[in-house]
Amino acid sequence: MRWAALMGTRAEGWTILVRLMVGLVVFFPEGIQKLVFPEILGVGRFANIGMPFPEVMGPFVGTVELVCGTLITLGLFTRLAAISLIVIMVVAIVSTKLPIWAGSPVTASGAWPMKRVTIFSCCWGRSPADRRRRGMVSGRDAGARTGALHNVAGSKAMMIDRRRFLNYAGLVPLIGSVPRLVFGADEATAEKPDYTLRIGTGLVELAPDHIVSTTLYNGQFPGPLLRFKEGRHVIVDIHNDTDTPELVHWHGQMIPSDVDGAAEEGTPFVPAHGMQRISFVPRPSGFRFYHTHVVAGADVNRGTYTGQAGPVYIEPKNNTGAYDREIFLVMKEFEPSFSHGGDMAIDALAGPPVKSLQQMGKAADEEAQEKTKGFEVGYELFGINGRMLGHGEPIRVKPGERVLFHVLNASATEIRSLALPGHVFRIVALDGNPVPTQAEVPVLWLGTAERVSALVDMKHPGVWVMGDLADDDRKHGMGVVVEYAGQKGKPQWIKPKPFHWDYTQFGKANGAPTAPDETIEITVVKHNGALNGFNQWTLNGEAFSMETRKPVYTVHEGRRYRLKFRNASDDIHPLHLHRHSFELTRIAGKATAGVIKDVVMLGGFQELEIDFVADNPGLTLFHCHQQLHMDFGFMALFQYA
Ligand SMILES: [Cu+2]
Repeated sequence: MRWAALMGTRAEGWTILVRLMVGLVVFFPEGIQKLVFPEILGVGRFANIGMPFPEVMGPFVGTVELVCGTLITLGLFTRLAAISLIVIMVVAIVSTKLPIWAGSPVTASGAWPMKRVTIFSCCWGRSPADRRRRGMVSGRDAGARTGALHNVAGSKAMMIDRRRFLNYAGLVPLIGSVPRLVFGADEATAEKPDYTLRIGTGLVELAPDHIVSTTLYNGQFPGPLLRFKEGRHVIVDIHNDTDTPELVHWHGQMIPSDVDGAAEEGTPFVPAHGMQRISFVPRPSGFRFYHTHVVAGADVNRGTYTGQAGPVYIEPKNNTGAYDREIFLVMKEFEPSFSHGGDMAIDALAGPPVKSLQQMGKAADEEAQEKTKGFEVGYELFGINGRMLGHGEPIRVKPGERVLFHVLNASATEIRSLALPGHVFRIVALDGNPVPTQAEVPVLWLGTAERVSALVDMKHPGVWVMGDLADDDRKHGMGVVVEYAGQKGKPQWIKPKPFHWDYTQFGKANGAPTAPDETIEITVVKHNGALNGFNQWTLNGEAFSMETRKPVYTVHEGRRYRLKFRNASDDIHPLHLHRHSFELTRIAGKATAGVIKDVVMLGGFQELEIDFVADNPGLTLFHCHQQLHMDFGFMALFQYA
């Protein structure tokens, strides 16, 4: 070999670029890191992975990388420098990466998984399996325990960096510890999550000939029942295997805005094909749930139209309750589509309409440019716990048994009802909160996202259909069979007498609510077809805008606020306040106290009042839980002063 060839190689164009990438971008910083951060990247790391003589090898390898990286960058002795670096890489692969590929646990270094991902993506491209794996290993990166939220690829900047980095992976094979500097990955050992949720497309077998594809949690509908203990800190890893960012909202819990799961409050999205680790202290106890909180707009494959919903039960510190069995029922429709021409008015709620609100509604209809009402959503298939009536396992009971039903309406848009012929429901909790008066009712009415916990004494043997009052919906699956031991035959349905749902019957007997510090009045108006054929909703004349984050109301910590809603439309609105519970204080003209909820149905052309104490600082979202309403204006924010 001639001396000239050792001194330098002729370089032009791409060669110089490759030198810069290999020398300046990869090995020069790699060497510097080992020398500057010996505990985590040099000696300490070598010791962790079992390298012999780490105290010598650390600085030695660092120096070689630094010197050879510099030489390659300058184009001096490039072949000699390359040989040294190739030796280092081969040793690194044999000593650390092969065991990882073979499946042994990752050794105390957050960067290894990242590198593994890089190599996978550069060798095999972005196969679905690769995506899954990438999500999984990012989870290990998210090891730290500090703070409430670890969003591995969460902030936009971080996500872009990571994407860009992966794109460059093909140019720079076997890249070194660059991600560590770029992403500041934490070195803490990964703590095991209490629960892992995977968002992805899956199938729901509603019946053998009705298998639908939708987005699910952990491939099932409903999502897994998550049991938390009140006040005991939990960690949940959320992996998003879909192509679009997602949000998981912890409905009914008083937790910080950055983990609550609402973009309007500032919760970061779970990036597409990324993961997010969150931790919070669950409260209050009772029946809650989790669901997606993304805007669906005109897309019936997004938001709560999908199968992204699952029950949460937060065990109270001191347990209660005399019952033999606890059964969770999640009511949900599938195969949504838009249709013209308004919704059927549902005669669900007690109380008369208010004349002035009817007039206001009429005036809005006359003002509307579109004379027909906007799109509504209809569904093909219905089910309880993801099974159409008659296709799941029946609920098998024994005479004399006392069953506690926890019923959740996980619909995107519908008000649901439920009756069990020959039986009554004794309401013990609404939205997971014990009620002052445990009234007995023949029918349950649940607005979107509402929960009812009710005891049923099994004392009417037979085979029954527990189902929705709407014949059509029940025939398309909205029900479940209740079968007494030893009873046979076709499940029987008996239509109950008309029954109006009145929240006040569960309130304190002679309850007068505490006086509020301030009252905020909000009037709801529907503007027919105002947004490309969709109805627009305004609160005191203003539709919510994500750009301006308005309307917004300012509250002061510790003060009690009364929200007075006036509904100038014929629709029922399941009103929901995030991160706080509220007390019902007046429903359709009737005063009440003691019923604590997080969703309440506002009847067509009716008024209601709810009180909440501003006791959980942070941006707080309020909205109608009807997906079509919330997406088209029916939202507001509360900010703490
Ligand atoms: Cu609504």
